[in-house]
Amino acid sequence: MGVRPTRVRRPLVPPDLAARLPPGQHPTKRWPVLHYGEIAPFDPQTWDFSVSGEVESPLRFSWDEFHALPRVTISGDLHCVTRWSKLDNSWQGVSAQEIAARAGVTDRARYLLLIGEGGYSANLPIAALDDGVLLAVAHDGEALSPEHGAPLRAVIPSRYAWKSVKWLRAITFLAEDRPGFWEDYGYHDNADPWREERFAV
Ligand SMILES: Nc1nc2c(c(=O)[nH]1)N[C@H]1C(S)=C(S)[C@@H](COP(=O)(O)O)O[C@H]1N2
Ligand SMILES: [Mo]
Repeated sequence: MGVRPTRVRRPLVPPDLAARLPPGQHPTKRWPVLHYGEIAPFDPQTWDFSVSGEVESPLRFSWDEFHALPRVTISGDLHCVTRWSKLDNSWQGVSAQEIAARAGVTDRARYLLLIGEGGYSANLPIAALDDGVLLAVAHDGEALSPEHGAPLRAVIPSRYAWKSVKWLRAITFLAEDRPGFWEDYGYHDNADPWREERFAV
């Protein structure tokens, strides 16, 4: 009997990447553009960002005012529910916690709704702020491009990417949960990719 040659089984995804991929996801090198509807135009003269709902002081920022807020950099993967994951991103922007602190979120606030241009929205429990919610103006050191949400998008690495609202214009803090755009169509309210919370049961 001859020695049987060892068959080298090449994993589909390198093991170092596999550990960072939630179940059912595959990595993509290029950055897909995915959204419902049109790319929103940006006019720095008329653009504003508002914070409302369960807060002591509702806020409104012009683009210049928002631009002057303190920035942080986070790294965060983007996991789309259609199964691609874009790993190794660095994002620069304003922490949602910074905004929440400035507005003085009340004890009644238990959820928040991120609202984009044209009415696209996504909801989160207030505890998601501790996992990292960034209001991003740049990706890998470069200002966001229009198709990726310029001038401002949410980035929430702990949730499926549909919660990462592009062309973000407002945050409302809520006492009661309110479904966003896809949650209203039967997608999961919490959307944790590590638990494969894709659809509502
Ligand atoms: N305003 C807005 N934001 C959106 C969407 C959308 O339709 N409208 N789609 C979401 C979905 S499903 C995904 S996967 C990501 C994709 O972000 P990208 O186009 O930068 O890759 O944007 C999210 N943010
Ligand atoms: Mo998505």
